[in-house]
Amino acid sequence: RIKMSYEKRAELAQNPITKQLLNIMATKRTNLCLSADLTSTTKILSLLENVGEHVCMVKTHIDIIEDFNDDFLVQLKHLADKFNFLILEDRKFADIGNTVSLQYLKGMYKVAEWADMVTVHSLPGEGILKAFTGSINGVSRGVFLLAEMSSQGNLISAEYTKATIDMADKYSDLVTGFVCQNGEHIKNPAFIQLTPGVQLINAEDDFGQVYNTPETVVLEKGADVAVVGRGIVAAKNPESQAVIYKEALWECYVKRISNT
Ligand code: UP6
Repeated sequence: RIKMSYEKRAELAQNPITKQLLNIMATKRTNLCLSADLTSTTKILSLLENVGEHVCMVKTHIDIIEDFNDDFLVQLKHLADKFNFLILEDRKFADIGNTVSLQYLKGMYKVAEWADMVTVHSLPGEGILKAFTGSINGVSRGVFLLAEMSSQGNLISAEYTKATIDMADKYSDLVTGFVCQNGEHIKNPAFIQLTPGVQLINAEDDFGQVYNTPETVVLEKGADVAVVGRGIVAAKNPESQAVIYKEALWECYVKRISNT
């Protein structure tokens, strides 16, 4: 478990987007990423209006939105500036590099234009990383590689995880970090461990999603940023629930770095 503070790690980070993310976390004192998994633009925007100040990152699944339009992206960017959070499009790209490049740059979503970071599977091999560049029109961009998944019975082996982490070494100007459950193989403090599958109590959903608590993911498994979706989105009061998650996760981070 990396015990270095986010501020210190921001100094070490080569990748500008990693640096920016770590600085936002340190300034806003939050390691919470909200997964805004709603299908209506107005619902997403009003959720972010309420929760934006408590998160360092908002994770989107742009292709689940039913009334997608370009104005949504303008509003989303506006909220990101207003509340100082980064946007991660959780596209989980997984094709050959050429196709992924088209999916990233073209189509109706033009993900490259608005997402600070995207998620990418290492499955196709390192050619997939060549589909991305560290900046678009002079603005930095980052990639989170999927090293592990939270769902029960997923086919990712320990060797696959290790090979994914090794793959990032050559692309440290592009790779912001890893989506994973357990960061034991991540040795470089410049990489961020992003962990989904987080709720306040251990649980599962009907599709094999497995939830761990803030204590488990941050203190035991080394998460730097915890992703919470339904734990906040489905709450009666998402804003107050986000504060509960933010405080619990931050307390665990403070414990981790002070516990030598
Ligand atoms: N996600 C996982 N597990 C992974 C990778 N990604 O749950 O291994 C994503 C899901 C969802 C979010 O696509 O958007 O994280 C988790 O949402 P939840 O908290 O509502 O389960």
